[in-house]
Amino acid sequence: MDKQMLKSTVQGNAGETHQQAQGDTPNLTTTTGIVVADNQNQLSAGTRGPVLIEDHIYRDKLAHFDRERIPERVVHARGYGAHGYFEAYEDLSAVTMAAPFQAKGKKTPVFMRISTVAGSKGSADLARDVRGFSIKFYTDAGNWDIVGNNIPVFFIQDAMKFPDLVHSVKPEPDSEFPQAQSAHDNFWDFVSLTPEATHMLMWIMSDRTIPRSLRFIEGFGVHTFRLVNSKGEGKFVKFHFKPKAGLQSVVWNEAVKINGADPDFHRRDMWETLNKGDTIEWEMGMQIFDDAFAEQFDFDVLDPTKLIPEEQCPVKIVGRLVLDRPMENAFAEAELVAVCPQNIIPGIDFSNDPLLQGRTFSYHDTQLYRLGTPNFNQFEINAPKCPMHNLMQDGFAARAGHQPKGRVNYEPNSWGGPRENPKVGFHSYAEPLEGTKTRIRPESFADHYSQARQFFISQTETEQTHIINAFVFELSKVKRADIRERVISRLLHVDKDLAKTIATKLGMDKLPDPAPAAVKPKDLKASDALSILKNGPDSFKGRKLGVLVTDGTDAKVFNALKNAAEAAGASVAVIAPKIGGVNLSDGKHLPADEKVGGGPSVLFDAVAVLPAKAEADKLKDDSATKDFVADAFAHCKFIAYVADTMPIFEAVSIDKALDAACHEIKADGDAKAFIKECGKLRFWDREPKVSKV
Ligand code: HDE
Repeated sequence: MDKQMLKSTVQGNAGETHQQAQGDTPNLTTTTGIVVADNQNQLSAGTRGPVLIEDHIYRDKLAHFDRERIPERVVHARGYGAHGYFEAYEDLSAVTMAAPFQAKGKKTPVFMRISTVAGSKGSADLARDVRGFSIKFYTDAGNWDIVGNNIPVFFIQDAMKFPDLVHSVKPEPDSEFPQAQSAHDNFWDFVSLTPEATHMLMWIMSDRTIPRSLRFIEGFGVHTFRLVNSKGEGKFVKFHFKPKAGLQSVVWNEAVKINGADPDFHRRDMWETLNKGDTIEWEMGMQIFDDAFAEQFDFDVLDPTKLIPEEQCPVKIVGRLVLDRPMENAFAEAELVAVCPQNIIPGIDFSNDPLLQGRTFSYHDTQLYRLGTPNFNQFEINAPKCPMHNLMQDGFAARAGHQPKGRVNYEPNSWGGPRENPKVGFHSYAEPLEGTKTRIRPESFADHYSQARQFFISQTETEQTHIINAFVFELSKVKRADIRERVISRLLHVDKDLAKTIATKLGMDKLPDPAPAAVKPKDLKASDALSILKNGPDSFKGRKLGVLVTDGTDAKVFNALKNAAEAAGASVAVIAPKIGGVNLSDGKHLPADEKVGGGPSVLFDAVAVLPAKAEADKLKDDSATKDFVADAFAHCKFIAYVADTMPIFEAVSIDKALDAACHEIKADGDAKAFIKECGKLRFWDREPKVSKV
């Protein structure tokens, strides 16, 4: 071997050094454990010659890389996960045998995946979309999956329509856009031709679909399920999860800007929260009711486009769901997790909801395709944590610990091995059934508008305005006037003023006739549980204050705000003209978290603008700084300022005298009062002044 060639096996370009194993550093190996000597260069014939096919090290690396992707989920492709546990508050054995509810204080490990529905795996977090809310409970009696959403109802009543719904919202087959949005003709065409979608449309046009954080959303099992006790007695149940930190959403203009500023806004927030050592918590609730309640309720409890108002059937809080551990590997956990609504355990059963029944086929089927093997339940994230013995064997990715042990792989047999157990095994709820085979929607599913109206009248005025504006935004992206009109023809059954206001804002000359309705809508009572703003937090805990500083910023004011925010359980981000940070008035250096422009105010729940005088005179002409302040004002945020902020306020036409949510900070007390006010999250009274069309 000549001297030059020897050299090329250990280094890249002449003179460059590479990181080589030393001391405790582990050796880099191939997939078969051979230590790699050179991770920089292929094996070639001569220094400038062709590469050699015998390079097993290179082929090992590239062949694996070439297969890194698996099919993304056909829906809910973008998701994020975390680990934790469910803790029962009481013994529910009187109503269910389900393992997690058999004793007060019992803890069951869980993995949770929260997702958007329509966008691809790489889409942005703040798309207007439903959030998937799926939980895998690793119970003593096997895995139980609740695969829910952050909205308690669904678009369609029968699983047969699911592919049509999803096709209509996903990119069009020819152009392959629009991505991760519903503001287009195909979606509105389909839903306006599908009157049962009207209730869900009200929810998705509300701020529920633009949450501030995954920590601040509700979760719902959506369908009616059954609880079954050890005597075989059944009750109906609907599952709820209420965020301990309260509900919170952003406004649409903010969502659009967050997607540009930080497309990972939601996953980053979850990741940072857990890595700080904080937990993310929901209380789990159940609406438990019997057949008699179901009979007298205004709607069919098997219809997934309807909810049961909490006022009519209270949500019994049964425990808490706590996330306390981030993922170690997002692919092995959030991508390989295979949640399936058909994963139920003794004590839980399905109802005859035709959407749920259809789902019990689709999820297992999709996992088989997506994960490429019937052995996906052997992957660590899917494997039950209870004892497991079955006689299924072999197949792609079969793992030793999950294979039958010894010679027996059939039953009955004369050797021993696992046997069925009717005492503790799964029994379906013994529901008497009869009927003629038919394809027909029940008449009891026919009222598509009453609960849509109930949702609308349950909202605060601010929320109603946001719903109206969302319809106007989405329908303004719809090119065909007849589709826009068809939507209005349905909304006329929901609320005449709502329909009229939207029509006017769309520039419609006259209202269309109402669409035919199978059932005349009823007037139902408003329900406070349906509003976000009536269920918000009462403090600034878990929220983020963005503080814009410059060289010379008053250290006393900055420190007072930081201390007050942190004492309230909030965090503080420093935004400065340069990422290197600033020197405060006391001469101390303050590192920055973001450069102005990189950390726009849409990323924060409230802001403080604390420039020193000389710097304010410069920043008043800086567009990124002006956007920071103007957006915070437009998005109705609480704003702290100092006297020297005035030139910037004036540059963006903010008249702080007219606005009760702009707070001048001079002393410690002002900072504390400001942070207390921030607990209200937004100053909605400002909105009519800053939103005119
Ligand atoms: Fe899903 N849904 N879905 N869905 N869904 C999937 O399963 C499907 C529905 C929901 O974090 C797929 O693993 C049908 C309602 C969540 O991994 C697929 C119907 C609700 C997730 C599928 C529905 C959901 C999915 C795609 C009509 C709320 C993400 C990949 C009957 C109660 C799960 C996958 C995760 C995922 C089918 C309707 C929630 C194709 C046929 C209603 C949270 O199997």
